[in-house]
Amino acid sequence: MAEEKKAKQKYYGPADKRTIDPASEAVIANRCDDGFIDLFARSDAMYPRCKFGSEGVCCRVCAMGPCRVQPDKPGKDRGVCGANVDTIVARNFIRMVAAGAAAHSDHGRAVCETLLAVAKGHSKDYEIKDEQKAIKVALDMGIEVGDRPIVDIVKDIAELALAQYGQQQGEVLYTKKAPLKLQEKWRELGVIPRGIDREIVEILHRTHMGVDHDYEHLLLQGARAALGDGWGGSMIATELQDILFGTPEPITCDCNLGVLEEDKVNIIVHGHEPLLSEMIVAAASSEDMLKEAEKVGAKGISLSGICCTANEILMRHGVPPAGNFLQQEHAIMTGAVDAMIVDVQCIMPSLPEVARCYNTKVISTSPLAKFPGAEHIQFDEDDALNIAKKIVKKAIENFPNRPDKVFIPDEKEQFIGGFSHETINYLLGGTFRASYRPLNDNIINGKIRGVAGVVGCNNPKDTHDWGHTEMIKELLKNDVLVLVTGCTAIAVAKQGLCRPEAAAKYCGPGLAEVCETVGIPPVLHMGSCVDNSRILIAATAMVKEGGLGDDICDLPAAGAAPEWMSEKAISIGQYFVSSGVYTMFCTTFPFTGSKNVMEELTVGMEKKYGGMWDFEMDPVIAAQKMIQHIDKKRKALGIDKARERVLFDMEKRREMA
Ligand code: NFS
Ligand code: SF4
Repeated sequence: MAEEKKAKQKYYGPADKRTIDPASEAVIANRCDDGFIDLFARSDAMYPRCKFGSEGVCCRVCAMGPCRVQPDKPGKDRGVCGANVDTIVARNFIRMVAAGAAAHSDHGRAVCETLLAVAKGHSKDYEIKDEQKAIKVALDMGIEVGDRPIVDIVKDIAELALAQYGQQQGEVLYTKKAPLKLQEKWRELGVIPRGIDREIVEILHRTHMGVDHDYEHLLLQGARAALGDGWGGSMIATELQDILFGTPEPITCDCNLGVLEEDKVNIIVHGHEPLLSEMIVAAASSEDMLKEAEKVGAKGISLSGICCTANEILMRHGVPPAGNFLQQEHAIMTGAVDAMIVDVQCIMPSLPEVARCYNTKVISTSPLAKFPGAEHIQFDEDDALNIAKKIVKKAIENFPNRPDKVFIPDEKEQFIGGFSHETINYLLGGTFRASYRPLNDNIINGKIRGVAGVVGCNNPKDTHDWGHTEMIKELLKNDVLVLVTGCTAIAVAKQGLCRPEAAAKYCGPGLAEVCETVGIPPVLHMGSCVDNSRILIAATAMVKEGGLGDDICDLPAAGAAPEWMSEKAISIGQYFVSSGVYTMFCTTFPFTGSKNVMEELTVGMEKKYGGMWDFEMDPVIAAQKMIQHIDKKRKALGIDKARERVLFDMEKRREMA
C-alpha cells in the first residue's frame, strides 16, 4: 500500500511535502495565479522520465544515433557503431565531469585574471585584502617572497595560477599539496592532471564518436579532469579569492526568505562569481546609492543572495542568504524583490518569466550568459564599481513598481558561517599554536566518530532540503562532525543545524561535548561549491597532523551529495573519490545501466584510490552506510575500541516514510 502510494508520488520524501522549508511552503501557498508554472509542476510534467536516460544508456554523440541500448536484448545491446553499454555509460559519465570541471575551473580563471589585473594596477575597484594569505599561497607555489612588494608577489601568483590552465606537460601545481602517498597513487595510475584545460578537452576528444571505448580507460581520464578541478581550478578559485576578498572568518548571520525587507529596496545576487557580488555589496552600501533609495521612498537597501554567490558574500561580509537553489523562483514570488542580479551557473532560465508576474527585474551580467526576457548589463572588472552602481540603480528605480501583493514569509534563522581551513585550525588548536591536533585527538579517543563533507544542490525529484537535513541529523546523532558547502549549507543553516545550540539538541554525547567546549556548531559552513577544495585541504591537514593514517583514504571520513542535480556535483564527487573519500550520492545515479561501470565506480575505484562512489536513495540509510564506512576506517586504524556502537532505529525511519 505504502509502496503503491510512493510509486505515484512524483518526488522522493515525505508524502505531500514538496519542501520542508516553511518559508518556501508559505510562498507557494500565496503565489499569484497568473498562470506561470513553477518548477515543481515542471518537474512533475516531465514524468514519466526516460528510463534510458535515467540509467545513462542513451548515446547521442553522433548522428547515427540516438542509440538507446538494452544490454539484455540481443541485437539491441549495441549502438549503430557497435558501442556497448559500458562505453556509452562511461562516456556519459565523464562528459558530465568535463562540464562540471569546466564550470568550476572557468570561475577560477576569472579570479586569476582579476587578481592579475589588480596586481598590474588595473581593476582599481578591487584590492589585495589578505596579504598574509598571499604570502602563504606564494610559499605553497614556490614563489619567492623575501622582502618583495606584495603586488609583485601577487602578480607572480596570478600568472602562475593562470598558467595551470594552459599547461601541456607536467603536473598541476596544487596536486603537490596532497598527501605524498596519494600523489604516488595518482602518478602510478597516470591521473595527475597535466593542465586544467587539457584534461577537459581530452575528455571531449576521447568521447567523440570512434575514439576511446574502454570504460576503465575512459573513467581514468574522468578522474584526471576531476582532479584538475578539485586540486586545480576550484582550489585556485578559493585560494585567490581569499587573497582578493579576504579569508573567511566565522560570522553570525540570518538566512531564508524572511531576510527580505518590505520597506527597503531588495536586491538578490544569484549565481557564483564573487567578482560581481563583491562589487554589488560595495555599491549597495555606498552613500550615493542609499540616497537614491531614499528618493524613491525606501528605507534603505537590503542585499541578500541565492546559491553559491550567497555563500561567498555571506562568508566575507555577513550578507544573508535568502535561499538555496530551489528557492530562486520562490524569492521572486514574494513580490518583494526589486532586482535579481545573476551571473553564471545554477540560474534557471524560468526567472524572467516568473519575474514578469511580480515586476521583478532580472539583470544578467556575465559575457557568458544571457537569459531571454532579462535585461543585460555586462559586467567589466575594469569598471566594476560603476557598473555595480548602475545595476543597483536599476533595482532602486524598480522599487515603486512593487506588485500589490507582497508576501514575505516570517521565517529566518540565525547561523554561523565562514569556517575556512584556517579558522578550523585556529579554533580547534587555540590561539597560541593553530593545529588540527585536538581534532585528531578527539577522533582517536572516539568523542568524534568521524568527519563527513555533505555538499551539493537541491533537486525537485526530492522533497526540498529533506535529504540534506535527514542525512545530517543522522550523522550528528552518531557523533560525526559535518562540514557543509553550497546549497547543502544553506539548507541546514535554515534548519538550525549551523548554530552552537544544535550540538546539545542533535548530537551524540561525544560530539556535543567537543562542540560545546570549543563553542562551535556541529555543522561547519565552509562556503561555496568551489570551497570544497577547503575540505580537501582540511583532510590533508588531518593526515599530516598524524595518528589517523598516512593518506586521506585512511581517515574515518565520508562525503555525500544528498540532493544533487548539477554536472559540477559529478566532478566534485569524482575528485573526492579519487582523493580517497567514500562518496555517497542520493536522488538518482544515471549510470546504473552498466554493471561494469558501476563495479568500476565502486569496487574498482576503491582499489585504485581508496575512495569509492555509492548510491542510495534514502538519506538516512545513506548516512548509515557512511557511518559504517567510518567505522571500518576506525577499525583499520585500531581506534574502534574507544567507542560503543549506537544502534540505528530503523523502525522509526519506516514509520516516517
Ligand atoms: Ni554547487 Fe553552487 Fe547549489 Fe549545486 Fe548550484 S549553487 S556550485 S551546483 S545548486 S550546490
Ligand atoms: Fe550510436 Fe555509436 Fe553514434 Fe553513440 S557513437 S550515437 S552509440 S552510433
